[in-house]
Amino acid sequence: MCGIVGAVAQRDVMEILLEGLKRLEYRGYDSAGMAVIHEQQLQRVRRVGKVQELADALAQHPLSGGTGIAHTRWATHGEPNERNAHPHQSSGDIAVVHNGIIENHTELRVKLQAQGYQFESDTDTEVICHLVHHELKTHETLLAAVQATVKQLQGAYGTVVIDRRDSERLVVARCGSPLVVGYGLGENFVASDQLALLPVTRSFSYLEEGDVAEITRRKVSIFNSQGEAVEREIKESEITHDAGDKGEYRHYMLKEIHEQPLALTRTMDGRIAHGQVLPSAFGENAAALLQGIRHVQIIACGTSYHAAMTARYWLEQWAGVSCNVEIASEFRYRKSFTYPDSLFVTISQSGETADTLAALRLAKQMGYKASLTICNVPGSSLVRESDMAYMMKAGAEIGVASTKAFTVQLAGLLMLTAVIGRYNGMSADTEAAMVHSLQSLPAKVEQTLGLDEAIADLAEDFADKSHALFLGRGDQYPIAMEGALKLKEISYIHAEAYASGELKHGPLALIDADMPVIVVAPNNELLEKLKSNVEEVRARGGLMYVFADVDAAFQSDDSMTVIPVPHCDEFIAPLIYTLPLQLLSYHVALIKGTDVDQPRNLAKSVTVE
Ligand code: F1P
Repeated sequence: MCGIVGAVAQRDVMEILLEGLKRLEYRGYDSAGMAVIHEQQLQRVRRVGKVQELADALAQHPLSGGTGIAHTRWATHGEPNERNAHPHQSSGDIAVVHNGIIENHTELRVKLQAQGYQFESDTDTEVICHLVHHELKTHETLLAAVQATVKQLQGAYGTVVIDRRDSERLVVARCGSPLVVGYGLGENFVASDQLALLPVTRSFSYLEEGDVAEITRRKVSIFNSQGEAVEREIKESEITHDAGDKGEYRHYMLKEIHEQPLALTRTMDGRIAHGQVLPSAFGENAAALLQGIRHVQIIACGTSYHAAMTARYWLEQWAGVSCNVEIASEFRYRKSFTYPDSLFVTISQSGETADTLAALRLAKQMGYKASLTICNVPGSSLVRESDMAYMMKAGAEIGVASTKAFTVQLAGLLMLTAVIGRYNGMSADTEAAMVHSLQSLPAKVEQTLGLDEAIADLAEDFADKSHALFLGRGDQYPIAMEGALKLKEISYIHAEAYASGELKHGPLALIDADMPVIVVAPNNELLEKLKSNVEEVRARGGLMYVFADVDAAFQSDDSMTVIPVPHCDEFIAPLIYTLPLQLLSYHVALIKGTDVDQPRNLAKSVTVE
């Protein structure tokens, strides 16, 4: 979703801003722009399409100046065109970039129009720059004008404002959309996330909700929503490698798929000892907070929701506690019941998904015993606002379609199952077996990724298909859902997933030779039932692709292609069967020639609801 970069320096900042935008490309966007103050004038360039279009335009007409802002826009209000691209400006004086949605923009627009302001765009953002311009008539400083402006805004935003008459400062405000301040030597920066600024600094502080900050070359002054000066802790970035590098891989997604053995090793490192998962994996105070938990409510969106769905099977089967799972956008707008001794869990790669964050805030008023987030981004909103955090340590994930984050979330959730299970009477043997399976994961994942070539061949069959059906049973049902989501996200093939027992309640009507059916079939207690479902499809002339345990006794024939998957323990089967489905969607997308890492219309960090 929208990406923001701002800089105030002695040197020209155009290249810094441009590199920052390139590093934010993964968030998803449809236009890009930049404004720099040069000799008390605003210079602005905006382009529809990729950051490269903007870079090409800037190569023709470079911007010089030490204070500037830049933006990648993911359209919400107004179509993606140059007129709607950020930065927006008011009267040639004020320029603004914004991430989020101003919910009361219509009434503000009417008010500003009555005051004589003319609007150039269809965006909600433009009200911010006119408001700041208007407030500057009665406030002496840009900071005071922005503080007065944000009091009038409803909704979620992260915004950066500059004034052409004062090239000494950026003023930034955060309410709902993350902003990180980067500290340099004699220069300072702001961005939507750390990745954008890693070439220029490794020292960061996160603004908190309601903060407004004034950033000059030498000083960062932060004020809370009451206008009081506050300190926000400055930390060194924990990002150890430069995730901005694709290395030998053609796409970030492929790189991230192949990083899974390493990511899984890292996520378990130091968290398992003497055959047990250490409660400290979930935070310093986790041992006390997790004891006595009898119910778990999990909230997430997208791929993270599928991890949550899988965990429900595990927590109820192995840990002996009840578990509810819901997508965040539903949970937050309905009245729900809080069970006694209940743990509220959010799962989110980014830690900034607006609906998930709103659900956590709501849950805090609902009497949950404690909150835990399973999250990949240190310092993100969910991490800061939860009682406990399981830091995934998957490394930055750049591909919009989540891959390694998903399997690492599953590993974290299996570890959570082990700890909660121990407090609820799970046998030591079961826990030992679970831990043993977890430890076998990196090697098993590596082995399963060896299916890459076979799956690449198979993908040819899907290139001319418009629909696909994914089937799984038990804890493989969410894996089928994740497989379908991956295929639609990056290859734009319409795909649905069903629990295979549900087939005859509707979806069987869709079966014909143009509807490939993908089945995940580990060798578990539901195998025979699954085989019956496969026969139901075969009898209706369906074409099947079955990812089956080597020992599951499936045979390829005219209507069925069987891809043998290495045998694995039942605990980790959901992780293992995810892998071929990730590879399948990747190879289909390659054949279809889509933008694998930045699929159309999608955003990596969904910071608006
Ligand atoms: C949730 C999510 C991802 C998806 C895409 C959009 O994000 O739906 O699962 O792959 O990137 O957002 P998060 O809450 O896990 O960060």
